[in-house]
Amino acid sequence: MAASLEDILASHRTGRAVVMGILNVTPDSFSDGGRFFDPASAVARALRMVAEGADVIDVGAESTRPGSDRIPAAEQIARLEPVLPDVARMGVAVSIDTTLAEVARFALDAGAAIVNDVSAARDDPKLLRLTAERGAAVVLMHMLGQPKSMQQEPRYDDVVAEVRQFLADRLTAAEAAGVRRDRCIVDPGIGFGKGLRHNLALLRGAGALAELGVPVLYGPSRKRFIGELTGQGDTDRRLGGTIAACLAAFAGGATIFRVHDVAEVVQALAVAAAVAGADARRP
Ligand code: HH2
Repeated sequence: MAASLEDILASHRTGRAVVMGILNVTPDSFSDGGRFFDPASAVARALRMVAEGADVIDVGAESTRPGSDRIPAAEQIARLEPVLPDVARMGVAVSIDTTLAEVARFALDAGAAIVNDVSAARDDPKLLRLTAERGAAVVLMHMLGQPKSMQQEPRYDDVVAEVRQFLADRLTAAEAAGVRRDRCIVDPGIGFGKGLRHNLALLRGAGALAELGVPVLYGPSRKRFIGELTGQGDTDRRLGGTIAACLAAFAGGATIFRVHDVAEVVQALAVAAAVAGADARRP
């Protein structure tokens, strides 16, 4: 059975592995851009991910790939309108991947329960207040700079310590805006203003992030670092690397994984959880 929102928010304590399936209703996402832009294909894709064992469907109407431009709220909402209400009726939690409060409000009204904000609520000051008012959960993700420029020579002295401090500060900001800490999830933002060695350090550093005491989410799916390590340029053929990255982070204490290939990652995590002595499906 899919995890409830409460199961997801308790996953760092129970060790339950949670799989978030990616639904990009965009013409230009880095791996699946254009494939689910048409509403019927998007709804079919969501149904398939639910059947494959996704606990959450993360719906996004804006690509954040390196170099991408921002999409205005009205256009994001127009892309979501014919898709999100149907996904919200599928019996799993829905998250909305946006940095804009106006888009988040539309999605929460349509049945979403989680706001996934790659800016950790720095882009739109109204986002945290909205999350608090609605009692929604929020994903606070680390990004260095903005998607337009984030891959231009990212620099850190100690990437794990700096990302952890950033996430601690954003948790404090969320609490100051009235969002309960037990409604927050943190994410180191694999590929968002990070070079290869930074991504590897963060995958190794899941334990340090788990010490923040809230669930930790990783989104390594099909990302460029896998191509850099393996020479695989085709993003559709990075499943092995995606699974390896999820399992490394899971071993360190991360429990939520945002992926394109739901069935395979659900299976890998079920085995990893059983070996670790937990049951990925029923804690
Ligand atoms: N990665 C992407 C988008 N949203 N959200 C979280 N919390 N963590 C991530 O790592 C993350 C995210 C980028 O991946 P994708 O949605 O596949 O591509 P695009 O941004 O091009 O739509």
